[in-house]
Amino acid sequence: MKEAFWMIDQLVQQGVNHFCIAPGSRNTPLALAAAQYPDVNIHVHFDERGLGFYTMGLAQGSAAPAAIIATSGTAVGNLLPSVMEAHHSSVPMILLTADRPAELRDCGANQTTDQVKIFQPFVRWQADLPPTLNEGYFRSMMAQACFHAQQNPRGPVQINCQFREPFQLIGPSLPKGSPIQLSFPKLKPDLSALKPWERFTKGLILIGRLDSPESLLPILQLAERLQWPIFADLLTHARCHPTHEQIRHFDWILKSGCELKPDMILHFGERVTSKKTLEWLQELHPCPYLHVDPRPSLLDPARLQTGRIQANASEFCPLFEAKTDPDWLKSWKEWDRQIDGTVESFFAENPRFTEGHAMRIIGEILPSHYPVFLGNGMPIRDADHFLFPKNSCKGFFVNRGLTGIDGNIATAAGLSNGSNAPLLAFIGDQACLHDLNSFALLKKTKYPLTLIVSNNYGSGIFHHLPIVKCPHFEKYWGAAHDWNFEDIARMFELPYVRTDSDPREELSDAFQSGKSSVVEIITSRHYNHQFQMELTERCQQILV
Ligand SMILES: Cc1ncc(C[n+]2csc(CCOP(=O)(O)OP(=O)(O)O)c2C)c(N)n1
Repeated sequence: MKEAFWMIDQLVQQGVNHFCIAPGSRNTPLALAAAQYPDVNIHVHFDERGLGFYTMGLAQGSAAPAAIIATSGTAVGNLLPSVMEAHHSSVPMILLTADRPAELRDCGANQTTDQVKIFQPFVRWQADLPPTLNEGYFRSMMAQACFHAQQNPRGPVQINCQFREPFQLIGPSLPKGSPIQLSFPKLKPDLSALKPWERFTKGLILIGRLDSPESLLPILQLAERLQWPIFADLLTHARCHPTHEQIRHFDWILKSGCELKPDMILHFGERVTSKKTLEWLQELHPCPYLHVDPRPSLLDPARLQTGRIQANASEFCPLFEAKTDPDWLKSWKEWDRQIDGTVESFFAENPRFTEGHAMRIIGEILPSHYPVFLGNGMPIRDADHFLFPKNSCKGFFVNRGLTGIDGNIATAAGLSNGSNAPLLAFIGDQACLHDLNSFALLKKTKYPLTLIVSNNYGSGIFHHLPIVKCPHFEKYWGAAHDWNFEDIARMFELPYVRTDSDPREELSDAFQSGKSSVVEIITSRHYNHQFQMELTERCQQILV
């Protein structure tokens, strides 16, 4: 069908290089059209829910929009979790959802529902395309889709496509028309608003996940120029570029009761993972607090910011002037040094294996060309606390937009294929159970993906909440089970190994095997909680 060819051709010419297809009938014209392009990557998976997360991973890994082609009905509904995540994580995703034409709507036709605008609050743009019209129309709609997916903030777009049977195949010659380009001049941000912020001396630079990895370097350079300490979230990738101004253990320093106080917070990017930092910022309020980010949306759940500048870090940082106090950074570095010693000796005295031990080992042996994907729940938090790569690294990724424990394996698989790199994923047992279908995707990654299933037989994260004291905790929050993942790995023909202690050897073997594999590590969520409580107490003794 020529309409489907015009659509796919326009997307390909605009740089969409990954098409994910979930088998179906109504989406046949789009699947056939995509299959005509030998140079694009086609990915096929039976589960639209997982495939949606996989597409998100591809888009993140390849730093370009990725497309998904789904059939009508509940197939479309299954994309909702990943569309929500992509919306909140600003990931460009092109959703091509097949539908029946107008004459088959609202009349009991098979697999037909109201799927127009089904993702309404979560898409940057949406359209319901008629079965036929001229070439210019279909091309311009695709050009608009790509344009809106990549505006600020990036995000998903839905093109609902009505197809009328029969789905005629057209000949092998591809309609290679000239692509339609849409672009609008960029507005220059108004930086005159900087002046009131330049009188501070004891600034603290807070960095959450950034709109793009290129934003990190100017921030690191600004911190060096001002000699201001940096609290950088794991997702900023700052740990791949360790600089003197970075305060490694800021979370433990704050937990220790340290009384150093900044006279200004300069925040780039999203909120940070560290809950303690968020509490500390509330305690500091109304400390002058400037948030710099190119996205127009508000990123301030606690309403602490006293100023907002919409700008890229690369535009803002070279222009920002402030004062420097030579002792300010020194004091933070001294705290960091002390906490580092405390953490080191605490681990040495407590060798019983925890997720924290696993993170430290990963930091030691992670090959420099591996990105790391972390599951929500405790893995992202344990990594934020304890994963400091010895070698240079390719960065850390998490579905942090909505912090779901769904689709984590699928996103990791997409990320590996999108970034053309082997990958280490560290995911809790509940998140793995949620995404068992996506074990099938591990089999298909181009590069080996090592999946660590951190099995503490339930939900570890809830042990860190006050609800842990409730007598019903284990039943309703702990969600205890006694399953292991060996049989599921066997079902998908993935090499599998299990350990309840130092997994160094198992991981080194997995990295060297050249194949995707599953390493199950057995831990105790009760002990992990106790370990972290005792480490907090130990840090608090520094002040005494
Ligand atoms: C789709 C979804 N359902 C429920 C939750 C709430 N939730 C957050 S973490 C978590 C448990 C995580 O357990 P696991 O993956 O085993 O990691 P652990 O914390 O034990 O290390 C749950 C249920 C969520 N974030 N997303």
